[in-house]
Amino acid sequence: MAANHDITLIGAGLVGALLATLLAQRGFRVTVFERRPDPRIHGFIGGRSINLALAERGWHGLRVAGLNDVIAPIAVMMRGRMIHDAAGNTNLQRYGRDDSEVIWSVSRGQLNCALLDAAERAGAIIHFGQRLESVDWDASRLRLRNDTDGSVREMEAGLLLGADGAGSALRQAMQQLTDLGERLEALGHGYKELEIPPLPQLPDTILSPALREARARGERYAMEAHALHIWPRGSYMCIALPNAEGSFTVTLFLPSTPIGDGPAFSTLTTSAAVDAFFRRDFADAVPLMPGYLEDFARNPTGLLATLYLERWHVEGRALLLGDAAHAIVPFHGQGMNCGFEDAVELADLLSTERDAAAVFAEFQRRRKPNSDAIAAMALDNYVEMRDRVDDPDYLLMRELERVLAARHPQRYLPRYSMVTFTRLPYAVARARGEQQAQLLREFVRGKGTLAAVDLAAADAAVQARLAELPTTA
Ligand code: FAD
Ligand code: E0Q
Repeated sequence: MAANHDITLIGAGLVGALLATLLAQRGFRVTVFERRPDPRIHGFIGGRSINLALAERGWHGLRVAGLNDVIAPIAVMMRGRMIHDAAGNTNLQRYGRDDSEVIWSVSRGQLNCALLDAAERAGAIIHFGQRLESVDWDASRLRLRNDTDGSVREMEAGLLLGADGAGSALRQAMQQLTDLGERLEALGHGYKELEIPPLPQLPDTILSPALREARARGERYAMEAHALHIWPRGSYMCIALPNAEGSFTVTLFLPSTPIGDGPAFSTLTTSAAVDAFFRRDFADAVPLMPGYLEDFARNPTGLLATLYLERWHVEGRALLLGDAAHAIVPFHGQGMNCGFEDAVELADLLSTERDAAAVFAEFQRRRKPNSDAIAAMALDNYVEMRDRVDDPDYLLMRELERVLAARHPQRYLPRYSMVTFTRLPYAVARARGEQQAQLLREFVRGKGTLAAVDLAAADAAVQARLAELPTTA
């Protein structure tokens, strides 16, 4: 592609803003249309602090864009998951071998603002308050609407790239030209965000003596700061990620409608019902969330689904990436990380001297097997997080896994580690993960403890069945 080619990018969310940066840095003329007003001026969606887990794939994208040093100071390290059982006991399950294998909690708003700054610094032009409404493919023109004042404008379309999220308007417009083979699979579960304020903001009267003391010492966090907290409860769960200023964003994941006689969003219709539910199932969190009933009533309930498309592009004219092409459920914390991999791959392909149709086809060929793989692994992880992390069989498998990984570093890498700490293609992580899970199941079957496992036989099976890992891991 000629580097001075005009690119029109729809959506300046996380993936769009990173892609705009990467393309502008490579000399493309990039024009971006974003539905929302500029968050650097108007603040981020409702002013709520929402955060995400950033892992190696995401950091890689930020490094390529030269943004590592901008984001690192605002990211909070999470060493593992802190499991809160029903009795209120906590237990940290480390994610990796040591503090070199951790993930990071970042504010979505701060990250997006930093990416918008970077995109503009690199020369991208971003128009805010401009929602793509439709595309006139014959005239090659876009119709954009400002949702604040209702004004409409039409623009010449360059090469169209869609990073406009799961509800992509560009995708809808592309469907007029070609059937993209779209399939949306609802999970049947929704989510709600709540807040644990910084410790200094919690009223004295509700705090335990230990927390009162911590506060007196100047501690900012009401729970362990360097962990991703999980309250697994079978068919639902809560999680909490730390924010840099001392608060946590809590997310409740819950069936939309009841499974059996279990709780569901559709039946939590009064504050009394919400309160009874939380006091029964998340008793240790309730005292830390003085405003949770108001949060629950005011904050929207989000829906979760997986989006599959058979094609991501049409006629060398338009291509989708990020959530617009492959929205996934959030239970591996990889949606943004995967979207950042898309952005790096696409910027590389567009910089090589080939026509748009070839670039788009190659992008889909390289990325789709991987986005399909992470979509499947993210679905697996929901069952694992909400229902398995405190199950004895599961814990024994994890124990054996740790031993085998330590004994066979060239061959055995836990699937979670491949996904989170390496840039091995997701499809490779999934295939190797399946072989490893099969092996673990085989060797823990009928065994109650690690001592009962035939380690010599497990070693032999690893050697025989698992090929050496690629060295680039
Ligand atoms: P979006 O972030 O949705 O951005 C799309 C942008 O396009 C927005 O700015 C929007 O305003 C704009 N837009 C939309 N329509 C139009 C239009 N018609 N015209 C112009 N602009 C438009 N991922 C992780 O990696 N780690 C996590 O821990 C994590 N946690 C998550 C938790 C939850 C509850 C959810 C729902 C998701 C989570 N994700 C996580 C996934 C992550 O949020 C998404 O994968 C990521 O935001 C995708 O980025 P995107 O830029 O493709 O889409
Ligand atoms: C991570 C980091 C929303 C969300 C984000 C996440 C994770 C989870 C459970 C959830 C998976 C894990 N996880 O702990 O295995 O690693 O991002 Cl629910």
